[in-house]
Amino acid sequence: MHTGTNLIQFLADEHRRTASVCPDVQALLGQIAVSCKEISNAVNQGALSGVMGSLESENIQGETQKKLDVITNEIFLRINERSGQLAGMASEEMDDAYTIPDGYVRGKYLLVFDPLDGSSNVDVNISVGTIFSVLRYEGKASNPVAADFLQPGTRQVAAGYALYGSSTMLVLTTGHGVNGFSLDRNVGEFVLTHAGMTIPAETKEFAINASNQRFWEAPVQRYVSECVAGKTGPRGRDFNMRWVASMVAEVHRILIRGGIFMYPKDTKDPAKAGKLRLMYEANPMSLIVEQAGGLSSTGRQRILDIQPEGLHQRVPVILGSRQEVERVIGYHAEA
Ligand code: P6P
Repeated sequence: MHTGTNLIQFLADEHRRTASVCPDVQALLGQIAVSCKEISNAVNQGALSGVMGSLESENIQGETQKKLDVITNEIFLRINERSGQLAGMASEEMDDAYTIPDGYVRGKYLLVFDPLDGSSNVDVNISVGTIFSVLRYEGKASNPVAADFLQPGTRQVAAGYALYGSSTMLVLTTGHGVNGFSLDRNVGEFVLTHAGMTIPAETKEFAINASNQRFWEAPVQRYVSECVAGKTGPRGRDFNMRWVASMVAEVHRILIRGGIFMYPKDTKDPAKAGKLRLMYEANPMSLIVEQAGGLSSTGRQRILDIQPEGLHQRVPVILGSRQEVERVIGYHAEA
């Protein structure tokens, strides 16, 4: 029997300490946690449940949908539409805003999520995750529209992710630090195991998809080449590289041992400002990273300050250990 603090107990304590997690938000985060437990079961069943592989369909991103993309999206909708706390939802897997069906109690929050980030890794059994962001619904109409979601990341009430890895973890912030919870499958509870997560300011590890090297802008070319030069170059020390192609896994590694993650603006597809989506990847992860003492930038602008223009807007992302992100920002300023 574990004697740790479970998620619901933690949120109540956090509200007593900081007044940052009102009972409605506690209730919503509790239902999001239930959603992530159900997704963890679906993902961990793997090939046993016949949910591997892709569908014929594409999402609005033009990406082939995995069966689990659709299944996990449905899980999030089904559980959270009945939380009684939401006016609407938006997802990577849906073109437009989702309104809470008639007959269900509505609330004053908006939930934006990527139900299965890194889903291309599912078939090869590499860690994937869920990313979520909670905003206030400021509109007056009973049904929110896409424009109601387009709030800067600084307006997030809460943000977090679930990582379906060797263990299932839930990591979240309500604006007063970052805390990690591990799923105890024996009792079906998320238990506090990583209180007060902070990112080391210095690191020797960078993460980037190096196959895009020829498309990067000069500041990123310079930063990466200096890391690769190691002891023989201007940094005077060796670096290590990682690329999991699952943002949740990369950010979690950085929260645990530091690092810098970059999916920068590149010339591969000039029409795209970046690959990662602002509302349900960059913003929630940026709030977590900043709350853990790191930085998150496009290279030219703090990501949390961006005024969104579209639900599925893409942005360049450079986040992680403060000293390294500051260096990359400096190289952009010099350029
Ligand atoms: P690439 C997953 O599809 C994702 O959105 C992030 O989780 C991940 O960091 C990135 O894209 C991987 O992109 O181009 O390396 O496959």
